[in-house]
Amino acid sequence: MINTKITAQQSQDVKKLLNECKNVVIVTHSSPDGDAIGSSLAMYEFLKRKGKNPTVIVPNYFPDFLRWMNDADKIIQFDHHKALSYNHLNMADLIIGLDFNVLTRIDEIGEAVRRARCKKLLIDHHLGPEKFADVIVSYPESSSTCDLLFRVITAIGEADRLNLHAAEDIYAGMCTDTGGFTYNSKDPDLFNIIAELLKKGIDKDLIYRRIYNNYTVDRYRLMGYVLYEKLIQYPELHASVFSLTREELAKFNYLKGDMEGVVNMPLAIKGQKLSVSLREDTEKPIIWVSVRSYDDFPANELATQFFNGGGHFNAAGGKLENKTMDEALEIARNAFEAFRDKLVD
Ligand SMILES: [Mn+2]
Repeated sequence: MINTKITAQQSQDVKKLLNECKNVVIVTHSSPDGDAIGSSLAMYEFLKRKGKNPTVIVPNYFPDFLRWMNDADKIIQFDHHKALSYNHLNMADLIIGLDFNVLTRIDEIGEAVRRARCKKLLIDHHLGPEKFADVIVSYPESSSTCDLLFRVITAIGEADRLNLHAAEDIYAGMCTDTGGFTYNSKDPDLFNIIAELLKKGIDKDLIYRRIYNNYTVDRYRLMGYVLYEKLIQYPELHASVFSLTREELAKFNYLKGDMEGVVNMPLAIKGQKLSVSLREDTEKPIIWVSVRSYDDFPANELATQFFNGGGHFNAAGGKLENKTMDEALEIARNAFEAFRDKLVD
């Protein structure tokens, strides 16, 4: 038996919301990743099989490597279809938030969700959920929202309603939030969940290939460029930083999502503990920062103290506004020095 982590009260509350709704809007965070899209589409499939009328709305663009999922083409992109999105939000009798903790993470949709008079449900695994929903299922120790969603649906006794498509979506989210089960994936129940998904017929090897071996030539060359030309390694500290300006990104016909996972690459260096990436926004004077670490190095603390951000213990992010790339690199250097004790052997 899988430990669902869900309390009897939560289970009862979720069940009631999902039974009593008809028109459901599912929303997820800005720049949606595999877990965001996977959990949203899994919930969408589940609700359809429950005879409901669900709609998925995302704040903005999501990358191509997630578009193989069933009904991904039915997802409404808010920034391109505002009127349609507001229509759905106004009609909703239940709004379900997945894979975000605070309403600012869903951009402009957040205000509409805050104002909406209907019932709201939040299922998420980020620290510190905002109390905007009637029912909140928040387990920050969960490796992904997809993992948590499977447990929630199991807890309410409706796992049979998860079809093959929903199982694929859940697997995709579990896979991407753990780097293909290479970090944050020590909970034995993860593998019990995967076993259940396999019984529903998922082809896990094919899903892996669709997600990870799905690069454009431009993106693949961009990865090579980062490693060969841009990586600044601090051998003594087992840490690295790399930067990309918008001119460099343009050389590789950069599309949103092309940098996904690139920050993980330097962690493949023997003994590496920390990797930071600095990417200039293609329009605004912002440098986006990603921080990844191994083991007991707190990526989120570094992101909070130096990059106006935060996140998970081993995967965090932030941003620098109105800084040159040289200044950003200097801040990274200072951050590494400040955390020297945790980096040297
Ligand atoms: Mn997630």
